[in-house]
Amino acid sequence: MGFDVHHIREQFPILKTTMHGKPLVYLDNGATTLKPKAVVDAIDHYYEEKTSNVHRGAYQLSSDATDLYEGARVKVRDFINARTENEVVFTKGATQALNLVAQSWGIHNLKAGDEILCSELEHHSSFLPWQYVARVTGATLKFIPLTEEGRITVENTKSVLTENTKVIAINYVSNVMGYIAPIKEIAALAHSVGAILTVDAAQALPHMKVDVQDLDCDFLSFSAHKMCGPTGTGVLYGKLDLLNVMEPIEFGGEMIDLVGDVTSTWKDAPYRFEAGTPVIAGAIGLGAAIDFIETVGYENIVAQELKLRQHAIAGMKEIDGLTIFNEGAETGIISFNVDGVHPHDMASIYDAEGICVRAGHHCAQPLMKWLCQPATVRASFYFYNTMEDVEAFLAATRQGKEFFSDVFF
Ligand code: C6P
Repeated sequence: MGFDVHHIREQFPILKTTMHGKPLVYLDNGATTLKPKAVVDAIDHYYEEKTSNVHRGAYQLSSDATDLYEGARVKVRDFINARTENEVVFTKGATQALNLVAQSWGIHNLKAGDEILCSELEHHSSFLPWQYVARVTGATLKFIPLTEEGRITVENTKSVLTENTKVIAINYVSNVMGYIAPIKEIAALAHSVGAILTVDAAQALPHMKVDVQDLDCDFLSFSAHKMCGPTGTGVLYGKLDLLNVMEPIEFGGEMIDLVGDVTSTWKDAPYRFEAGTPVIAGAIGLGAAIDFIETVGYENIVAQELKLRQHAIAGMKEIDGLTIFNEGAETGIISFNVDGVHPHDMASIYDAEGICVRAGHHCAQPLMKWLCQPATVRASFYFYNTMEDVEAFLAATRQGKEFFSDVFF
């Protein structure tokens, strides 16, 4: 069957709810996506019928839970085309995964004189871990200059790459601009000087096929909740030869090999990085989210997002005094401001109409500085949004524009 948005929407119970008496128009998918019933059911199934801890119990129930948890790891392996499931570390989210690389690989491998390349396009979760590593190791943090449009390119990466570059830490898709970075080419550049590439793919996995072997990145992080999965769950992919020589950053149950009075030894990856009871229900939910996304199909996801985005941009261009910051983006994000109106004021207008958008700095303050804006409004579409959602968004935008021009001018 072809893509039928109404059939898709039936699988998201929250879309039947209302907000301020209006149908819910959810355009904050960059922050988190809605959850289909299949994901909620998979989590319920674990809690209602398989609750037990994993890797520990010598009884059938625990063995069943372990199969579900490890089965999810295999699903992630296939989904991102990792060489082995041992390259898949479950974390509590992209933020924890990105910090794990910086705290474990970064702190132990960098010294004064080494250079880390980052960019002003980064989410704080991609940037701050390396800012901290630079501070404590004495390494230098450098920005890849952005193009006029605000993109990371191969050329501008080359312009700051040196023999001292040891890490490139960048996003695959920007959470404010929605641009896709040329990760495969930048991985080759990094490796040409012996550096590693760690990729923040939190906004990539929801929208596009990611093949870690094809990209040849060294690390890649993402969150389940941005791709129809549960909150509190994420993944760090890492090349196995790197993961297996990295020190854990958390210590506790199940990550050990042998514990002595003075020193102890660790399990191989991924378990050395999963101290304590892991994110069992979350991983199972992520597995169900992967099944769901594969059933919908990335080609349909992208086509629907871009159709909506195009329609929204065309409508927005008919409204005077509106600045769009990322007209050429390849994913369903639109960042904009209405001249003279604070983004939070616009967000209240949308909210009154049942429309959810994000307003603020989007955890990307260096980018706000680059854009010379304290904040922006961000509407982010996903495949369950409709043309009616776009129309409601455009009507509220016009209404906000008129309301605030009457108030202030
Ligand atoms: N961005 C947004 O509204 P967590 O919070 O760990 O699941 O993901 C962090 C993160 C990392 N990188 C990028 C590119 C992101 O967009 C995010 C989360 C949300 O844009 C919440 S701040």
